[in-house]
Amino acid sequence: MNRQLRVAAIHDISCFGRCSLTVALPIISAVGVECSVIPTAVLSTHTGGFTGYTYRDLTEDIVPIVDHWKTLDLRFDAFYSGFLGSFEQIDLVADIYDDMGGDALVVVDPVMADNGKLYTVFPENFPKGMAKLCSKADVIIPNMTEAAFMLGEEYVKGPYDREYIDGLLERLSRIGAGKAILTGVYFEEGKLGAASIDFDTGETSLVMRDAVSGYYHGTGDVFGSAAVAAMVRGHCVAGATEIAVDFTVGSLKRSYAAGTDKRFGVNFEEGLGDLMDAIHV
Ligand code: PXL
Repeated sequence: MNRQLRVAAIHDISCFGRCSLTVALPIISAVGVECSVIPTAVLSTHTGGFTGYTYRDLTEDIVPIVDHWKTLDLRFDAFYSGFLGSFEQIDLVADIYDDMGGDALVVVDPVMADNGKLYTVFPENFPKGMAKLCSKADVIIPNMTEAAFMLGEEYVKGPYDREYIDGLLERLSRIGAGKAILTGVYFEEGKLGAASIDFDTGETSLVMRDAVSGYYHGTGDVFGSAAVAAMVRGHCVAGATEIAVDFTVGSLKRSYAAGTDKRFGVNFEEGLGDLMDAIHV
């Protein structure tokens, strides 16, 4: 009897705006993988571009949820965390990885910054906390800003050259994770992609596609969820990077063509069939 694969996704629920759990759940489920959740907060919308959003912190619920799970003898094939609202949440998630990580694939997306700026909800030293959590991960998925900040470096604006990207990938090994997927890589205007590195073998990969203009919210979570879905279903980090880039670019293209408000997230839903094909579900 084949046991169905199971992931625990640890993110907030932004009720509107297609990011975090409203993205991770459908994408991971679509590839035939059970997706359990630890919701860290409930917001009426994400924090990117909306004002007046509600924020109900669920930090107090994290330990009781995990304690109950422990009584059920559950096995998880992967853990996937993203946006975390405080140092306390970072520490609690680190404890979960220490406690329950075991043989599971631990994926950390250190969601906290983009385009050279830390999200306004975070204190300046937040990247230090995220770097500590990333040290426990098998795979980390930072964008260019998050990678630089976790390394204590200045953000460098693109387009990049190969030397900078290769150097950054190499320096990311200092964080202590097993592998990294770096998003927001580009060498010329009009292109965008991601790079991956396996720190054990030193093997790197690069996937570049035509860029879609404009900054759409939640694309990091669409990318991360697709990468987790692919890796849990057995794809290597380089293969998962390519699958996630194509899925994200397709979602961006649909939203651009529809003229969707960039704060509303991207239309990944109509690409789920393609994702299933790419992952060979
Ligand atoms: O997409 C990442 C994300 C997740 N959750 C919340 C956010 C953001 C990014 O701004 O605000 C609440």
